[in-house]
Amino acid sequence: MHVIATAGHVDHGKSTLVRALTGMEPDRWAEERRRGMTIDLGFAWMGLPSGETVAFVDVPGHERFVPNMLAGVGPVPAAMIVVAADEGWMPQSAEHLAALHALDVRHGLLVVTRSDLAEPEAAIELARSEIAGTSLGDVEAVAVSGVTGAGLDDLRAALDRLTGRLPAAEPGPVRLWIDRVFTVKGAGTVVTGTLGAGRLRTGDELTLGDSTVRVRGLQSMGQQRDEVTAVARVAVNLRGTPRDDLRRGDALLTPGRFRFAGLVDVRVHGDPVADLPAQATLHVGSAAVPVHIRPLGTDTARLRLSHPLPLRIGDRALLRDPGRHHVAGGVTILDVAPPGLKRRGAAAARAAQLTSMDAHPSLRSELSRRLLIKGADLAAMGVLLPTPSSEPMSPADAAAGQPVAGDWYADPDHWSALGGRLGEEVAAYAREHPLEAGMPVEALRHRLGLPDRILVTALVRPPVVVRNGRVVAGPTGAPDELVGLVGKAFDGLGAFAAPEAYDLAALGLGARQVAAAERTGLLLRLTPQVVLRAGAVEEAVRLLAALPQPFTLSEARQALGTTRRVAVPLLELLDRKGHTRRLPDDRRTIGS
Ligand SMILES: Nc1nc2c(ncn2[C@@H]2O[C@H](COP(=O)(O)OP(=O)(O)O)[C@@H](O)[C@H]2O)c(=O)[nH]1
Ligand SMILES: [Mg+2]
Repeated sequence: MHVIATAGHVDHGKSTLVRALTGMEPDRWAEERRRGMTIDLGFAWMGLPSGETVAFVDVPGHERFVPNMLAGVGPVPAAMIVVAADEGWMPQSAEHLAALHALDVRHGLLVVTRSDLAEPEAAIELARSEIAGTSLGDVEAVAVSGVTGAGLDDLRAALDRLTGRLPAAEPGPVRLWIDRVFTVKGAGTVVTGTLGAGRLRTGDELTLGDSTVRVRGLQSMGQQRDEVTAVARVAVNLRGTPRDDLRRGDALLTPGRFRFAGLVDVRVHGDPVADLPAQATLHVGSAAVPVHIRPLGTDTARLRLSHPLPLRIGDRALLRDPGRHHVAGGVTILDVAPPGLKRRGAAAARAAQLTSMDAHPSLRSELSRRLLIKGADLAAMGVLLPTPSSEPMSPADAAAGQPVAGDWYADPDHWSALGGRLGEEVAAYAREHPLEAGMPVEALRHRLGLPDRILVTALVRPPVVVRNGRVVAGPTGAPDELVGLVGKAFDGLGAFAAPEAYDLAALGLGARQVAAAERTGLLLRLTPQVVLRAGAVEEAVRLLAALPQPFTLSEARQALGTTRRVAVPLLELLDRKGHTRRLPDDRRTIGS
């Protein structure tokens, strides 16, 4: 099935033509029939000579109802522009064409109606030249009379040629922009729309704003269906969803595949950005939302929407100044989660960045700007993700478009830089906390500014390892030889024994070796002369906590089984680290 929207000035014969082609009445309202004028969208369909079917979205031509017209053409990929032979090109011929151009509609047909009332050539010539400069380009033209039926066979053949040129619908997720809501006795709430991509099935769960709704039934061209594949006009029964919860401009969405954006950065096609009004209406799909426009570059701007819409990178929309009846231009969505612009110079930097963005959602370009982001958020922006492999972690994996941990994706350069910083942070922590068995994962997460602990552990590479919730520089942080020398000198001694420098040197631990052992966390230097084995601080805290509080230096010295030479600087270290507190009478308590 194909869907084509009509376009053109009021009273030029659009509805008459749809009626003549389809045998169906596009003017649904009594008021429309009484006044002989289309007010809202009409829908009708027909079989073509080729066997294909085409549905028409018949739009109102009156200038007051341009917003209704836009709701109809928004999701439709092709247009039938209708011009009356006896009136020729008129204001809403121009405004409708401007709208089609702004929305980048590329497929269309010119139909000059009422050619029983006037020779069609002049109207054809002028209209074709107006259309030629737009996204529609050179269009085929057919002269008809909706009253006598002249030319309708030619038109059917031309419609077959047009639909034959339309690109196939994309499989993608469903975003059904609702253009009508009504209730059917015994069935409940029904919405209709033009399904532009994807497939709907009865039983499907879809997102509607904040809630989830279920498809109870489907119809297309008046027939009950189990599934409807794009492109199609479709009626969706949402029994159980109150009618008042739905309105034109809402969208039924494949869950998880869209995010609601209230702030978007766009490329503007049409008027220079500097000439745009500060306020306008953004039309996209069947939605129309007031927006505030902030120019950023020569052809880029930031739009603040009065309420958020399910937009994706690459979406095409239209800005209209309703007061001036002026289509200000088309816009292409470049970013649905743009950064703030608080810093001085941020707007200029952003403008430069937007200039280089091509509106094709790509993993690489999103990661290069966002550095670290969840796959779910990428998917909701319209970025296609490769199927994740089982244990993806390395910068090479990140480069290959695999998540680095869980659902997290990282820019490859950023990820390897983080890996380098992790090594530095762990080493720095070990220097500052020589007796601790590594850096707590949470502290490291904080230092690296990461949003999730699994990112920290994913960054850890040998020789760095995770042990008991801490990140440890690893066994190779201290060479085996050094470990052996320290063992020879300290094994068998108490935890608070501090051999003299010449005794250590005699066992192979000269000044250089002691310094290395200190760096790698094997030894703890209290003073230039006093060196203890790693772990002394924890052991001291444990033993001192068991003493009656507060305790004197002498009581502490005895509890630790050591000398004043060790006890004095050790207690001072404990004071500095907040493990102990020194009272005015020189006694101490555990805790700060
Ligand atoms: N003579 C003649 N009248 C037409 C033709 N098409 C439409 N009309 C008349 O023009 C008026 C407006 O037609 P309508 O289809 O409502 O125009 P729309 O506003 O573009 O939908 C109606 O009175 C129609 O009967 C045509 O081909 N020939
Ligand atoms: Mg009409």
